[in-house]
Amino acid sequence: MRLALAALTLLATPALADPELAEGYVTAPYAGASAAAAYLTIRNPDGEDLRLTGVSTPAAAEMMLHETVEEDGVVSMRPLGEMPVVPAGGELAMAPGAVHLMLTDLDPTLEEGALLPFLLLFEGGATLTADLPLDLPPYEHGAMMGMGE
Ligand SMILES: [Cu+2]
Repeated sequence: MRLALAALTLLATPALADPELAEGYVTAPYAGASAAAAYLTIRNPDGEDLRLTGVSTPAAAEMMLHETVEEDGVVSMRPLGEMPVVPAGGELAMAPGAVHLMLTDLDPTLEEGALLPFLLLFEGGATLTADLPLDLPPYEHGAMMGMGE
């Protein structure tokens, strides 16, 4: 009897959505800057849209969702108006020049290749944890290659 009850309880529990991380990385701040950006591609294999409700990392003092916009030829960033949705059966792809996570006051002791833990929360209670590698910004890579000439 006890067993049967337990099985019924399991069946009655709605299945949690199951978002997956396809890829993700953090770009270290440019020289003289204090803000870093993180880009994640999140997949939603489920049949319903899944809204992101929160993001956090212990590696930065603050983290916000930003979008890059161009108005009258001027490119700027602004906080995202509402939390993005990962479409059913699709993905939310953050990228330079589009939606990204802005990290303020990144821990300055972190070195290239360090793994930064991220926690993402979704509507309905699903969560996703990810360790994202810290990359040098593209400009710094170029500067390093040009050194020693
Ligand atoms: Cu930004």
